[in-house]
Amino acid sequence: MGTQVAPKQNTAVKRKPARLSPPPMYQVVLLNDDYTPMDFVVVVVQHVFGKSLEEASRIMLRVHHEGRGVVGVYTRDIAATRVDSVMQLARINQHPLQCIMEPVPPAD
Ligand code: TYC
Repeated sequence: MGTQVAPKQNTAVKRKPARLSPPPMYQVVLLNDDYTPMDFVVVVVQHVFGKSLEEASRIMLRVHHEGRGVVGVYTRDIAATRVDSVMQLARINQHPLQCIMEPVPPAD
């Protein structure tokens, strides 16, 4: 005769509650400087952020005129990877282009 095993009692797995809020989002921001060539910025924005030539040109000009500009909004890891890509391209090409990420400010 097989051994009888009593059913487990009081062992219900406590599951994590479903995520109630979306992950925090970060905006990747390009900063203006006086030396990085405009066409270099446009190419970087196209390649790293997947923007069209027209959109990349608009973003570059906004940064040029306003001092900074948001290029895209992503989850933390993706934002960090894109910042790294921009900074690496800038360094390799010896341009002082700066790119940062910051939490998306709360809506008012
Ligand atoms: N201001 C630069 C120039 O006149 C162009 C530029 C645009 C540089 C955007 C950086 O993030 C930047 N050549």
